[in-house]
Amino acid sequence: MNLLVTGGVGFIGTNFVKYVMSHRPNWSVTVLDKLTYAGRRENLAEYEGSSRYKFVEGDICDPVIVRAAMAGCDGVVNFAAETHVDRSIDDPASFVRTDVEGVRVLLEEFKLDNSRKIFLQISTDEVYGSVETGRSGEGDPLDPRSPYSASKAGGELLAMSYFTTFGTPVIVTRASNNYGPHQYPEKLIPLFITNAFEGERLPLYGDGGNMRDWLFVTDHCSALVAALEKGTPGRIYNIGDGQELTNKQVTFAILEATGADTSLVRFVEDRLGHDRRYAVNVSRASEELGWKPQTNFESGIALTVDWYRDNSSWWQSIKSGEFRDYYKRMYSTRLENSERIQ
Ligand code: NAD
Ligand code: TDX
Repeated sequence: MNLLVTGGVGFIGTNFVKYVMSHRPNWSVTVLDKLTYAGRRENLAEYEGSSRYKFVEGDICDPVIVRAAMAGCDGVVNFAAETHVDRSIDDPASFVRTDVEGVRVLLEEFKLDNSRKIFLQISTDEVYGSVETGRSGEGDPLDPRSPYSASKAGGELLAMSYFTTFGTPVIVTRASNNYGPHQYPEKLIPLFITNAFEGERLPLYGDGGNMRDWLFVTDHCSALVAALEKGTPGRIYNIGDGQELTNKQVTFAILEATGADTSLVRFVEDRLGHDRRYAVNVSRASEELGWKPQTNFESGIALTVDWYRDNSSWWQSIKSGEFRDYYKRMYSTRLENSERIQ
């Protein structure tokens, strides 16, 4: 396949392109990325100059750039998005723009060429909303509760409407929380790992009891390749690992793996509208795509901590830039009013 991978130098995009370059030697990749605060071209510097890799800087909302980048591609994997729930509370407009309108621009260009094979829209388990008990199945109603998840729901609904209306070969995947190398340190796991290395406090929202289903990023990537190769257009696939942990349990795993002290943990004011739990049923991906995750949380978190230990210049350069203002805005009052763990 000749893939257009949008958002390809963000966290999951980077891991996906690396996975494809090493596991699918006959495939080529064009990355289209706007290089927002979350995108880093140097993540894929090792492929610059390869005949199988091309990088295009640009916005998925720009039809001219999208046309040029998509030329010659028979598949699209759309990772490009604004992705951080906390930032969506501060600035919903950028989320609606990229996560909904950007998807429309990509779909419009895609449908001009009937020979194109697959449009894979990367969505999230957050579209189901908070799930207090049981596991969400692909047919369950959507109940997105943050501007981020509402925008992602809009993007995937639009994509599926192109399948129904125009016959565009769209597949949607809804993954649970990813972790692993190259994740921007605004998200829970890389924030806490890097804060632990720096002896900074670890700000746990609320009572630390919110639950997420943690999926090692390489397992997500193998599921996406399986969806491209074996998925049925018009289908939605949940992707998750069933490794449910409270944020407090994740925090203690990080303290153990980094050797940092419990005294760094602080309970801080909760996120607005904070979803208590996400959990997905992945039997469809397992049965129809023959996919199974391979990495348990214990080994995944050890690999992740090692990566951040070995790549301190990567995250230190991020933390010394735009991130500083963001961190101050988001956490300084919270940390002033925080409580230590008993
Ligand atoms: P990320 O924030 O690390 O990366 C997003 C990338 O998209 C960046 O490289 C950024 O520069 C690029 N981008 C943003 N706006 C753009 C635009 N208008 N045009 C072109 N490029 C643009 O995000 P991530 O964690 O890698 O997430 C990738 C995708 O996976 C997103 O669609 C997200 O909703 C979805 N997802 C993420 C998770 C997770 O746990 N991280 C879980 C499920 C689904
Ligand atoms: O400082 C923090 N303290 C804290 O307690 C941060 C950043 C997070 N949290 C909590 C909030 C969540 O319960 O940790 C949990 C995970 O938070 P995030 O890493 O921000 O992820 P989440 O909000 O669950 O969303 C992520 O997973 C689904 C990604 O950001 C989304 O892009 C993806 O769709």
